[in-house]
Amino acid sequence: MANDILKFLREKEYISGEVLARKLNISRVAIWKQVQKLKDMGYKIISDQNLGYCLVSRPDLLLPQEIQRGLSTNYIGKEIYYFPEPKSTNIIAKEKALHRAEGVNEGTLIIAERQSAGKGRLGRKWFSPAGGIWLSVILYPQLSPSYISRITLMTAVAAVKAIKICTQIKSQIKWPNDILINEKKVCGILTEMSAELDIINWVVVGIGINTNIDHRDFPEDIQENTISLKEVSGKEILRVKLVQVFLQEFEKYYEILKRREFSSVLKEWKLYSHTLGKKIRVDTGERIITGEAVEINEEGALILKKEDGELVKILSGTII
Ligand code: BT5
Repeated sequence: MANDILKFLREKEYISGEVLARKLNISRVAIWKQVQKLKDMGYKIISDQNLGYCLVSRPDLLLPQEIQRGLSTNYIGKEIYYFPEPKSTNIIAKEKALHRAEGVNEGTLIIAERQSAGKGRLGRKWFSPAGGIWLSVILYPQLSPSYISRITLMTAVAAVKAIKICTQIKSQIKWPNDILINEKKVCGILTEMSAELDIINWVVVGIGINTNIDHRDFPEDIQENTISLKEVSGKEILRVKLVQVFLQEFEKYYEILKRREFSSVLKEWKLYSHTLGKKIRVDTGERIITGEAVEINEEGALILKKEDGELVKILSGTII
């Protein structure tokens, strides 16, 4: 109901309680109660006994109604679950993804202001204070499980594009899941899935973007290697706008992926690559391999050329 009222409230223009009550078919007292709720959420609304209600400003929160206002996707973010401070949006998304039969649709979004136990890959921690963007998208792709790396890569391309569109800042992708600015990590992606031999049951793509975070707020042990968009641009970033653009880019690239046209995504990925052409060391979990990153192949795997010329294909790993 509070959401319905928001649809009618205008900035710099009053609407009377009576008109609102008529439009929404509820009492004026009920309107007043809902307006109080909106105020509690952080909307600044002035009420005038004679003129009615007028919206002064919206809160800087990632509220579903704010994200959906002007979101031009077909299905990504059509349903949004908002949490001020969950443990991890990926954990919630994974629980929800199990309930497809009960109406959890592809593109459902979980978003948070903060996370108390944000997750990185392989049990690592993801620092998620207020001011960042922490979200997870549920997908049900009819693709083989081998597509999982490609989904991470296409998410990275969508993130780089969205950051550029919203802030003009150029960023680079460090294979497989990091976005860097000036060699420092601004964004990480955590893709999780449940699959059988040749079908995917669900995929959850989690992404964290350091948006309006002050450097001194990062924990000491990661300060040196982290950066936020606010630090680079010197001003606050409109987080709602960035989320909207990211979701739009994400849907665009995901559609390309579903048409099995990954090669065109890969072409763009290479334009933003921080990894290709560099001599690197990769921890695969089983061993550490040193070599030159010569290619990302059609599966999204990294091809390393070792000193002795041998080419090694790495499907997942961490560059150290
Ligand atoms: C990642 O893991 O980069 C995946 C991060 C995914 C976070 C999103 S937020 C929404 C969703 N819900 C979740 O719970 N997670 C996802 P990995 O490649 O393993 O990198 C983790 C490492 O990055 C840590 O060990 C730190 O060194 C560093 N790190 C932690 N927090 C960071 C931050 N905010 N910014 C930059 N680096 C960070």
